[in-house]
Amino acid sequence: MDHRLKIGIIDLVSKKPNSKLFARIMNANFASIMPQIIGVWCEEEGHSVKYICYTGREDIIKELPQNADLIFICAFTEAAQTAYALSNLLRSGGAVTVLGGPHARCYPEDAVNYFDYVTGFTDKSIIQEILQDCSPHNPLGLYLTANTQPLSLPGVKERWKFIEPNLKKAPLIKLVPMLGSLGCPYTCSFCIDSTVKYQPLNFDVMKEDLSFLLTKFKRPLVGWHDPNFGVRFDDYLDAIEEVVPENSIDFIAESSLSLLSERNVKRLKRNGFGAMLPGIESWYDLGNKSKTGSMTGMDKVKHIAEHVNMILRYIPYVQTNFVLGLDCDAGEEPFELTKKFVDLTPGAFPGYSLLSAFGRAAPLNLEYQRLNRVIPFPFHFISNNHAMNVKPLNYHWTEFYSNIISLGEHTFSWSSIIKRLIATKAFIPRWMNVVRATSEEGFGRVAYNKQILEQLYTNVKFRDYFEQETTKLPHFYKNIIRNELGPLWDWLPDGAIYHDHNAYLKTSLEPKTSLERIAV
Ligand code: B12
Ligand code: SF4
Repeated sequence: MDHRLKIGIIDLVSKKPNSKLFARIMNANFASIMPQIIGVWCEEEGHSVKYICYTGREDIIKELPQNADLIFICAFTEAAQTAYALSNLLRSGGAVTVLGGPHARCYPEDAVNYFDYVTGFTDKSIIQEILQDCSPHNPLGLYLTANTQPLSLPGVKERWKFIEPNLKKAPLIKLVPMLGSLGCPYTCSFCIDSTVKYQPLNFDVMKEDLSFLLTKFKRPLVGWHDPNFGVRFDDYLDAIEEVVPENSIDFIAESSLSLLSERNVKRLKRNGFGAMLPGIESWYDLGNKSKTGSMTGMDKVKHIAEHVNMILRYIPYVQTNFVLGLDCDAGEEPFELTKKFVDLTPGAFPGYSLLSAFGRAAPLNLEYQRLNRVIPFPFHFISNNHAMNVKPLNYHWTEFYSNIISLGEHTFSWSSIIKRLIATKAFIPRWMNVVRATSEEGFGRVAYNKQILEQLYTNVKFRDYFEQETTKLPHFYKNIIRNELGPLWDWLPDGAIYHDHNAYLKTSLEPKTSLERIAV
């Protein structure tokens, strides 16, 4: 008997059809690494693989692998409802389905209702278990997780057959995703990696991959997916310098400000680092990762502005990340300080996230659940931007939304956009900033937040939902999900727009490494 399985792998980079300019330029560049790795592992086990990266431009239903035995889906929480509908559709055709990725790590107790398998930390042995078992598990799927992150992972060379078609979909910028480390030594309480040990991956694989890329492109562009790039800075850069001739690959990385001293930034520049995304998060907390210690308020703004402007002298594209609504913030001041920072660093692009409790991502979420501060917004909106699912400690909702709108209007005013344009020297970063500011992320989000504020003022039921007086989902949200899911809406299982927002607190979910049902 032929044991070769037909396997489909779907990476949901987008949760909905999207042909906006930024999505067209960038979505294919946001492909995840793990779905490609799973493709490599499945082929190593002798199975055939069809890999799809859904960027929002494809017709997802038409592209679904036909007659597949087993389908892996990778989803962020914002794509959970899309993934649940797809799983239902695929299971109705006889396929066995597996969910992995950020949503599976954060909300396994919900996802087992809609998939045959749900995986947390995933190494090759977990995949081998699934391939051997490959059978439907109803009504509850099996939750499998390794005890730690994998110790080694296949590199770019082995993933190339999955990377190449994605890059063909990317018209302007072609970003190759790489990973040099997992976990993080810092412990930012809201972060999924606050409890995951830092672990570098094998530098030899990385060096081989960089050499390989130099045979594929005249000047490759690499995006590091490391949660915090450059923790072992010198080891990392030594390895890059060993195989990459000076300034012949462009790199993009997320790194904490504490690692970005002038000495390190100069070395990054020499090595072609063209974009860095440091996290500032707050003016009143998390000073350790920006090396500002106990400094707060305006002192911290000035200090970090100087630091970021120093980085901008060497690196053309800097995105500074903030979390809005943290418990340490109160009143208008944090927002006014961020506006001041935007003025002081005209060349940096600020990325704003709303404080979000992604299920069991961080132990801090247990605290929010214990204090009944988590609001059951459907997953579709838990994206860091479309809903803040933690009730703010020090703000009324209308006050909070007025402040984020005012910050958005300041950041994405034409005057700030033009100042950013002038302060950004390189061609692509310069125009990328304009596209981001005038599309969904800038103008779009300000308009969306205005709709929320308007609803908060005028719609009692809407406000009651935010105030936890009711759990009945306002039509506003249901309509968005229905519109954005399109034909997949009909495949969304009953009840799948709701989830238990306190599941982490309630369940005694013990992850299994062998195939056992979980007790929920
Ligand atoms: C790199 C990164 C990005 C990159 C690349 C994204 C990508 N497609 O991979 C960029 C900058 C594009 C990005 C964007 C976003 N991100 Co991001 N990102 C990360 C980051 C820093 C690292 C993730 C990573 O690759 N780790 C390395 C891999 C190997 O480890 P891992 O993710 O833990 O995966 C393990 C398992 O989950 C499993 N696994 C992973 N994928 C799959 C797939 C399958 C099929 C299977 C079976 C298993 C499996 O195996 C791995 C090994 O154990 C994390 C934060 C963090 N510290 O983890 C946030 C994080 C994943 N991002 C997050 C968010 C919210 C976003 C955005 C929605 C933000 C926004 N509003 O724009 C977008 C969504 C983009 C998209 N749809 O693709 C959240 C996700 C929370 C959630 N539950 O949804 C995280 C956790 C950060 C946070 N806020 O806490 N991100
Ligand atoms: S430095 Fe970044 S990756 Fe590390 S714990 Fe803090 S937020 Fe997470």
